[in-house]
Amino acid sequence: MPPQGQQSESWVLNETDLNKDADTPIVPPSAEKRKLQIVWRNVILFALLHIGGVYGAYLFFTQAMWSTRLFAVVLYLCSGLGITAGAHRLWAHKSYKARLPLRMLLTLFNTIAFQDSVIDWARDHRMHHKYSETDADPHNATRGFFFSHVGWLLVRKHPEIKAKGHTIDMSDLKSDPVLRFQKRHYLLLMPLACFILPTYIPTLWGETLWNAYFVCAIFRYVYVLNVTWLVNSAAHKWGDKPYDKNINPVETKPVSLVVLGEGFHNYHHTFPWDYKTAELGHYQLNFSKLFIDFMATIGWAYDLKTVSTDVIEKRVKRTGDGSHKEWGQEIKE
Ligand code: ST9
Ligand code: ZN
Repeated sequence: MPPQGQQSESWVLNETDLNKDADTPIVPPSAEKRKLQIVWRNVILFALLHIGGVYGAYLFFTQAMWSTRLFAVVLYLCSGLGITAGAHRLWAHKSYKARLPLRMLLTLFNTIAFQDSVIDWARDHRMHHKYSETDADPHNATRGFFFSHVGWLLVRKHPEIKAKGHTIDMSDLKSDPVLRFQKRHYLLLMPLACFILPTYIPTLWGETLWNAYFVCAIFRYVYVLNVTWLVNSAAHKWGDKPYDKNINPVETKPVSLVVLGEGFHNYHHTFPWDYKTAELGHYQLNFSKLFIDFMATIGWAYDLKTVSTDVIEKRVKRTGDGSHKEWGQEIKE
């Protein structure tokens, strides 16, 4: 169960779902047609970015030095953790607590990822959980794969997002000086962390600026963006629903592999306060859990929240689709 004190916060959600009536499946709301206000600046920038990303991938596989390739992978893992262990599990969901050095490290990692400041990312993500699959969900998956993947970043937000936005309490994150610093200086810190340093550092071992820019900055950035977006698109579409068949998010191992353990999305939307974002160990597919566990052993992470087996079992039997390995069979019988 979520700890006391979290229960009353509306965005923590889904503890109320524990009382859902399993016999009355909720029909997922589908979006009404809407005239989209395209932001052409974003369309052009994202198109150019993706062309550069494909070219960077080509250089990664054919021309870059081995140390540059390794550096790009390290940047992928670090910036990925800045999203998974940082913006998502620590800040949006408060599924564990972190001491100052870890908060600083994760803020740095998060800035390398350039997915906007943690405060803005977490605000959208809290909306996504609270108003899942409605117009107040920034990447409402009922608008289709493309919209939930990237389309939502190419158009003005639905008025419902701005109207309902005030129900999201962000005071916890706004009171963190590290996050305030990141947001205040984002336009200076982000270009440095995401583009300039990843381009400069490989030149120290003799890589060309050209290769370093396209491989470590552009390709690595486009790759991390797209695997992140897969959680909003593919993980709301193709897979099993062992924990709650009434919601769209699904379990998807292939996605989990590339998103450092964030593809167990049916579990995550059912129990969003669990720092693992998955039921079982899944260590091989849950690099972010490994990282948080390691940080806990050195005392930088603490108060890791999780869900008891008993609660999971009851929920699987009440609202699961029968695909759960251990208890799913009982539902089918
Ligand atoms: C990016 C983010 O890519 C990706 C997030 C993915 C999330 C995934 C989650 C899945 C789970 C985790 C899995 C992680 C896996 C990671 C794996 C790693 C290996 N509440 O936005 P504006 C109000 S970013 C309340 O301009 P427009 C507010 O007053 C990529 N209020 O709206 C706001 O003013 P302010 C890089 C809200 O004009 C005002 O509206 N970034 C909320 O409609 C205006 O806000 C980009 O490319 C809210 N939620 O424009 C930038 N939202 O902010 C792209 C808004 O001052 N974005 N308000 O308070 C934009 O250009 C624009 O936002 C826009 C909409 C064009 C999309
Ligand atoms: Zn979440």
